Amino acid sequence: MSESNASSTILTETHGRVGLIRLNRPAQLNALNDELMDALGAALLSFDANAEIGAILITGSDKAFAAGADIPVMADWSYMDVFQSGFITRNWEIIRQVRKPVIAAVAGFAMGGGCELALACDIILAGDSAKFALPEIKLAMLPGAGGTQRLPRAVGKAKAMDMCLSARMLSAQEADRYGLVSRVVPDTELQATALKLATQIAGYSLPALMAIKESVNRAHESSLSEGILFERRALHARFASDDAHEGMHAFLDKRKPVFQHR
Ligand code: CO8
Repeated sequence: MSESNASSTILTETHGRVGLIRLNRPAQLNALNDELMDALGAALLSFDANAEIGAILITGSDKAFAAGADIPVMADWSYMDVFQSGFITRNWEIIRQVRKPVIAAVAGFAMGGGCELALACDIILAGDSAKFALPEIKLAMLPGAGGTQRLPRAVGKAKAMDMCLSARMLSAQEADRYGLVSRVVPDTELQATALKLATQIAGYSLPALMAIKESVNRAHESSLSEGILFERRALHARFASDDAHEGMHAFLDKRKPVFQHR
Protein backbone atom coordinates (compact mmCIF):
# COMPACT_ATOMS: atom_id res chain seq x y z
CA MET A 1 0.00 0.00 0.00
CA SER A 2 1.23 3.54 -0.69
CA GLU A 3 -0.29 6.72 0.76
CA SER A 4 -0.15 10.47 0.06
CA ASN A 5 -1.41 13.92 1.14
CA ALA A 6 -2.49 12.93 4.68
CA SER A 7 -3.75 16.42 5.66
CA SER A 8 -5.95 17.05 2.64
CA THR A 9 -9.71 17.02 2.01
CA ILE A 10 -9.09 13.66 0.39
CA LEU A 11 -6.63 10.87 1.15
CA THR A 12 -5.27 8.68 -1.61
CA GLU A 13 -3.70 5.24 -1.41
CA THR A 14 -2.78 2.55 -3.88
CA HIS A 15 -3.35 -1.13 -3.16
CA GLY A 16 -1.81 -3.10 -6.01
CA ARG A 17 -3.69 -2.00 -9.13
CA VAL A 18 -6.42 -0.24 -7.11
CA GLY A 19 -6.40 3.54 -6.55
CA LEU A 20 -8.31 4.39 -3.39
CA ILE A 21 -9.69 7.88 -2.68
CA ARG A 22 -11.07 8.59 0.80
CA LEU A 23 -13.18 11.74 1.29
CA ASN A 24 -11.76 13.41 4.37
CA ARG A 25 -13.77 16.23 5.96
CA PRO A 26 -15.01 14.25 8.97
CA ALA A 27 -16.17 17.29 11.00
CA GLN A 28 -18.49 18.26 8.11
CA LEU A 29 -19.58 14.68 7.29
CA ASN A 30 -17.48 14.98 4.11
CA ALA A 31 -19.55 17.89 2.78
CA LEU A 32 -18.34 18.52 -0.75
CA ASN A 33 -16.76 21.96 -1.11
CA ASP A 34 -14.76 23.25 -4.07
CA GLU A 35 -11.42 22.33 -2.52
CA LEU A 36 -12.53 18.73 -2.02
CA MET A 37 -14.09 18.44 -5.48
CA ASP A 38 -10.95 19.93 -7.11
CA ALA A 39 -8.80 17.41 -5.22
CA LEU A 40 -11.16 14.55 -6.06
CA GLY A 41 -11.12 15.49 -9.75
CA ALA A 42 -7.32 15.69 -9.78
CA ALA A 43 -6.99 12.31 -8.03
CA LEU A 44 -9.45 10.68 -10.43
CA LEU A 45 -7.59 12.01 -13.47
CA SER A 46 -4.24 11.01 -12.00
CA PHE A 47 -5.35 7.40 -11.31
CA ASP A 48 -7.03 7.27 -14.73
CA ALA A 49 -3.75 8.26 -16.41
CA ASN A 50 -1.64 5.84 -14.34
CA ALA A 51 -0.96 2.64 -16.28
CA GLU A 52 -0.37 0.76 -13.01
CA ILE A 53 -3.98 1.37 -11.88
CA GLY A 54 -6.90 -0.72 -13.16
CA ALA A 55 -9.81 0.38 -10.95
CA ILE A 56 -10.64 3.28 -8.63
CA LEU A 57 -12.42 3.10 -5.28
CA ILE A 58 -14.06 6.14 -3.64
CA THR A 59 -15.10 5.91 -0.02
CA GLY A 60 -15.88 8.07 3.01
CA SER A 61 -16.00 7.45 6.74
CA ASP A 62 -18.10 5.06 8.85
CA LYS A 63 -20.60 7.88 9.47
CA ALA A 64 -20.81 9.48 6.06
CA PHE A 65 -19.87 8.86 2.47
CA ALA A 66 -20.78 12.54 1.97
CA ALA A 67 -23.61 14.68 3.39
CA GLY A 68 -23.90 16.70 0.19
CA ALA A 69 -22.64 19.98 -1.19
CA ASP A 70 -21.24 22.35 1.44
CA ILE A 71 -24.33 24.32 2.50
CA PRO A 72 -22.68 27.23 4.39
CA VAL A 73 -20.43 27.97 1.41
CA MET A 74 -23.38 28.08 -1.00
CA ALA A 75 -25.79 30.00 1.22
CA ASP A 76 -25.02 33.50 -0.12
CA TRP A 77 -23.96 32.75 -3.69
CA SER A 78 -25.74 34.63 -6.45
CA TYR A 79 -26.84 33.33 -9.83
CA MET A 80 -23.86 35.13 -11.46
CA ASP A 81 -21.47 33.50 -8.99
CA VAL A 82 -22.53 29.97 -9.91
CA PHE A 83 -23.09 30.65 -13.61
CA GLN A 84 -19.73 32.31 -14.19
CA SER A 85 -17.74 29.82 -12.11
CA GLY A 86 -19.48 26.82 -13.73
CA PHE A 87 -20.55 25.46 -10.33
CA ILE A 88 -20.83 21.64 -10.48
CA THR A 89 -19.88 21.54 -14.20
CA ARG A 90 -16.35 22.81 -13.53
CA ASN A 91 -15.13 20.08 -11.18
CA TRP A 92 -17.92 17.67 -10.14
CA GLU A 93 -18.27 16.34 -13.68
CA ILE A 94 -14.62 15.32 -14.01
CA ILE A 95 -15.75 11.85 -12.93
CA ARG A 96 -17.50 11.54 -16.31
CA GLN A 97 -14.11 11.68 -18.04
CA VAL A 98 -12.79 8.65 -16.16
CA ARG A 99 -12.56 5.59 -18.40
CA LYS A 100 -11.54 3.06 -15.75
CA PRO A 101 -14.15 1.44 -13.47
CA VAL A 102 -15.02 3.57 -10.42
CA ILE A 103 -16.54 1.91 -7.36
CA ALA A 104 -18.22 3.80 -4.50
CA ALA A 105 -18.10 2.14 -1.08
CA VAL A 106 -20.82 3.86 0.96
CA ALA A 107 -21.37 3.72 4.74
CA GLY A 108 -23.60 6.18 6.59
CA PHE A 109 -25.04 9.25 4.91
CA ALA A 110 -24.98 9.67 1.13
CA MET A 111 -27.13 12.75 0.85
CA GLY A 112 -27.65 15.35 -1.83
CA GLY A 113 -24.40 15.76 -3.73
CA GLY A 114 -23.00 12.76 -1.83
CA CYS A 115 -25.76 10.56 -3.21
CA GLU A 116 -25.21 12.12 -6.64
CA LEU A 117 -21.48 11.43 -6.48
CA ALA A 118 -22.21 7.77 -5.68
CA LEU A 119 -24.70 7.66 -8.57
CA ALA A 120 -21.96 8.93 -10.91
CA CYS A 121 -19.77 5.93 -9.99
CA ASP A 122 -20.04 2.66 -11.93
CA ILE A 123 -20.71 0.31 -9.01
CA ILE A 124 -22.14 1.25 -5.58
CA LEU A 125 -21.30 -1.07 -2.72
CA ALA A 126 -23.30 -0.18 0.40
CA GLY A 127 -22.64 -1.03 4.01
CA ASP A 128 -25.82 -1.82 5.93
CA SER A 129 -25.69 1.62 7.63
CA ALA A 130 -25.84 3.43 4.27
CA LYS A 131 -28.62 5.98 3.88
CA PHE A 132 -29.43 7.58 0.55
CA ALA A 133 -31.44 10.78 0.08
CA LEU A 134 -31.78 13.77 -2.21
CA PRO A 135 -33.01 16.32 0.36
CA GLU A 136 -32.32 19.46 -1.69
CA ILE A 137 -36.05 20.27 -1.74
CA LYS A 138 -35.79 21.02 2.00
CA LEU A 139 -33.42 23.87 1.04
CA ALA A 140 -35.70 24.97 -1.81
CA MET A 141 -32.95 23.76 -4.16
CA LEU A 142 -32.89 20.81 -6.52
CA PRO A 143 -30.59 17.80 -6.98
CA GLY A 144 -28.39 19.60 -9.47
CA ALA A 145 -25.33 17.37 -9.65
CA GLY A 146 -26.96 14.82 -11.93
CA GLY A 147 -29.51 13.56 -9.40
CA THR A 148 -32.66 14.35 -11.36
CA GLN A 149 -31.15 12.52 -14.36
CA ARG A 150 -29.22 9.57 -12.93
CA LEU A 151 -31.68 8.61 -10.18
CA PRO A 152 -34.66 7.95 -12.52
CA ARG A 153 -32.34 5.95 -14.78
CA ALA A 154 -31.30 3.89 -11.75
CA VAL A 155 -34.63 3.39 -9.95
CA GLY A 156 -37.36 4.50 -12.37
CA LYS A 157 -39.54 7.62 -12.38
CA ALA A 158 -41.89 6.75 -9.51
CA LYS A 159 -39.19 6.10 -6.92
CA ALA A 160 -37.06 9.00 -8.19
CA MET A 161 -39.94 11.48 -7.99
CA ASP A 162 -40.73 10.30 -4.46
CA MET A 163 -37.12 10.76 -3.34
CA CYS A 164 -36.62 14.13 -5.08
CA LEU A 165 -39.98 15.68 -4.16
CA SER A 166 -40.36 14.40 -0.58
CA ALA A 167 -36.67 14.07 0.43
CA ARG A 168 -37.42 10.48 1.46
CA MET A 169 -34.34 8.69 2.81
CA LEU A 170 -33.69 5.11 1.70
CA SER A 171 -32.03 2.49 3.88
CA ALA A 172 -29.33 0.33 2.31
CA GLN A 173 -31.82 -2.53 1.97
CA GLU A 174 -34.38 -0.34 0.21
CA ALA A 175 -31.68 1.09 -2.06
CA ASP A 176 -30.68 -2.47 -2.93
CA ARG A 177 -34.28 -3.50 -3.68
CA TYR A 178 -34.78 -0.45 -5.90
CA GLY A 179 -31.59 -0.98 -7.88
CA LEU A 180 -29.84 2.16 -6.61
CA VAL A 181 -26.92 0.10 -5.27
CA SER A 182 -25.11 -2.94 -6.61
CA ARG A 183 -24.69 -4.91 -3.37
CA VAL A 184 -25.18 -4.51 0.40
CA VAL A 185 -22.70 -5.98 2.87
CA PRO A 186 -22.31 -5.64 6.66
CA ASP A 187 -20.54 -2.40 7.59
CA THR A 188 -17.72 -4.37 9.18
CA GLU A 189 -17.00 -6.00 5.81
CA LEU A 190 -17.50 -2.94 3.57
CA GLN A 191 -13.91 -1.79 3.14
CA ALA A 192 -12.49 -5.31 2.71
CA THR A 193 -15.25 -6.33 0.28
CA ALA A 194 -14.85 -3.13 -1.74
CA LEU A 195 -11.09 -3.58 -1.97
CA LYS A 196 -11.48 -7.24 -2.92
CA LEU A 197 -14.00 -6.34 -5.63
CA ALA A 198 -11.82 -3.50 -6.95
CA THR A 199 -8.78 -5.80 -6.94
CA GLN A 200 -10.69 -8.48 -8.83
CA ILE A 201 -11.85 -5.97 -11.45
CA ALA A 202 -8.41 -4.34 -11.73
CA GLY A 203 -6.93 -7.77 -12.49
CA TYR A 204 -8.91 -8.07 -15.72
CA SER A 205 -7.75 -6.62 -19.03
CA LEU A 206 -7.97 -2.83 -18.74
CA PRO A 207 -8.97 -2.10 -22.35
CA ALA A 208 -11.74 -4.73 -22.04
CA LEU A 209 -12.98 -3.05 -18.85
CA MET A 210 -12.92 0.34 -20.55
CA ALA A 211 -14.86 -1.01 -23.54
CA ILE A 212 -17.48 -2.57 -21.26
CA LYS A 213 -17.88 0.65 -19.23
CA GLU A 214 -18.25 2.68 -22.42
CA SER A 215 -20.79 0.23 -23.83
CA VAL A 216 -22.94 0.01 -20.68
CA ASN A 217 -22.97 3.81 -20.37
CA ARG A 218 -24.10 3.96 -24.00
CA ALA A 219 -27.29 2.15 -23.00
CA HIS A 220 -28.48 5.37 -21.34
CA GLU A 221 -27.47 7.67 -24.15
CA SER A 222 -28.76 6.07 -27.33
CA SER A 223 -31.61 4.06 -28.84
CA LEU A 224 -31.43 0.28 -28.48
CA SER A 225 -30.38 -0.25 -32.10
CA GLU A 226 -27.63 2.41 -31.85
CA GLY A 227 -26.51 0.92 -28.54
CA ILE A 228 -26.39 -2.60 -29.98
CA LEU A 229 -24.37 -1.32 -32.95
CA PHE A 230 -21.96 0.42 -30.56
CA GLU A 231 -21.64 -2.76 -28.51
CA ARG A 232 -21.04 -4.89 -31.63
CA ARG A 233 -18.25 -2.56 -32.81
CA ALA A 234 -16.72 -2.71 -29.33
CA LEU A 235 -16.90 -6.51 -29.44
CA HIS A 236 -15.29 -6.65 -32.90
CA ALA A 237 -12.52 -4.36 -31.64
CA ARG A 238 -11.76 -6.91 -28.88
CA PHE A 239 -10.37 -9.16 -31.63
CA ALA A 240 -7.63 -6.56 -32.21
CA SER A 241 -6.54 -6.97 -28.59
CA ASP A 242 -3.64 -9.17 -27.41
CA ASP A 243 -5.41 -9.70 -24.08
CA ALA A 244 -8.54 -11.17 -25.69
CA HIS A 245 -6.48 -13.80 -27.54
CA GLU A 246 -4.51 -14.46 -24.35
CA GLY A 247 -7.76 -14.81 -22.35
CA MET A 248 -9.26 -17.32 -24.77
CA HIS A 249 -6.04 -19.33 -25.20
CA ALA A 250 -5.48 -19.42 -21.44
CA PHE A 251 -8.97 -20.89 -21.07
CA LEU A 252 -8.17 -23.55 -23.67
CA ASP A 253 -4.79 -24.29 -22.03
CA LYS A 254 -6.48 -24.49 -18.58
CA ARG A 255 -4.12 -21.85 -17.14
CA LYS A 256 -4.51 -18.36 -15.68
CA PRO A 257 -4.32 -15.61 -18.32
CA VAL A 258 -1.47 -13.11 -18.17
CA PHE A 259 -2.89 -9.79 -19.35
CA GLN A 260 -0.64 -7.06 -20.73
CA HIS A 261 -3.51 -4.52 -20.74
CA ARG A 262 -3.17 -4.16 -24.48
N1 CO8 B 1 -22.66 21.00 4.33
C1 CO8 B 1 -21.90 21.50 5.32
N2 CO8 B 1 -21.85 20.99 6.55
C2 CO8 B 1 -22.61 19.90 6.81
C3 CO8 B 1 -23.42 19.31 5.83
C4 CO8 B 1 -23.43 19.89 4.54
N3 CO8 B 1 -24.13 19.38 3.52
N4 CO8 B 1 -24.05 18.24 6.39
C5 CO8 B 1 -23.64 18.19 7.66
N5 CO8 B 1 -22.78 19.17 7.92
C6 CO8 B 1 -22.11 19.47 9.20
C7 CO8 B 1 -23.12 19.98 10.21
O1 CO8 B 1 -23.36 21.36 10.01
C8 CO8 B 1 -22.41 19.68 11.50
O2 CO8 B 1 -21.44 20.66 11.74
P1 CO8 B 1 -21.31 21.34 13.20
O3 CO8 B 1 -20.91 20.19 14.10
O4 CO8 B 1 -20.23 22.36 13.02
O5 CO8 B 1 -22.65 21.88 13.54
C9 CO8 B 1 -21.67 18.37 11.21
O6 CO8 B 1 -21.61 18.28 9.77
C10 CO8 B 1 -22.43 17.16 11.72
O7 CO8 B 1 -23.75 17.22 11.23
P2 CO8 B 1 -25.04 17.04 12.18
O8 CO8 B 1 -24.76 17.52 13.56
O9 CO8 B 1 -26.21 17.64 11.48
O10 CO8 B 1 -25.10 15.43 12.21
P3 CO8 B 1 -26.42 14.52 12.39
O11 CO8 B 1 -25.92 13.13 12.53
O12 CO8 B 1 -27.31 15.09 13.44
O13 CO8 B 1 -27.22 14.67 10.99
C11 CO8 B 1 -27.41 14.71 8.58
C12 CO8 B 1 -26.63 14.19 9.80
C13 CO8 B 1 -28.83 14.12 8.58
C14 CO8 B 1 -26.65 14.26 7.34
C15 CO8 B 1 -27.51 16.26 8.65
O14 CO8 B 1 -26.20 16.78 8.90
C16 CO8 B 1 -28.04 16.89 7.40
O15 CO8 B 1 -29.23 16.87 7.16
N6 CO8 B 1 -27.13 17.48 6.57
C17 CO8 B 1 -27.52 18.18 5.37
C18 CO8 B 1 -27.82 17.20 4.29
C19 CO8 B 1 -28.26 17.93 3.04
O16 CO8 B 1 -29.21 18.70 3.02
N7 CO8 B 1 -27.54 17.66 1.94
C20 CO8 B 1 -27.85 18.26 0.66
C21 CO8 B 1 -27.03 19.50 0.49
S1 CO8 B 1 -27.41 20.32 -1.04
C22 CO8 B 1 -26.62 19.37 -2.19
O17 CO8 B 1 -25.90 18.44 -1.94
C23 CO8 B 1 -26.88 19.73 -3.62
C24 CO8 B 1 -25.71 19.40 -4.54
C25 CO8 B 1 -26.07 19.54 -5.97
C26 CO8 B 1 -26.37 20.86 -6.49
C27 CO8 B 1 -26.22 22.01 -5.58
C28 CO8 B 1 -27.56 22.61 -5.24
C29 CO8 B 1 -27.81 22.94 -3.75
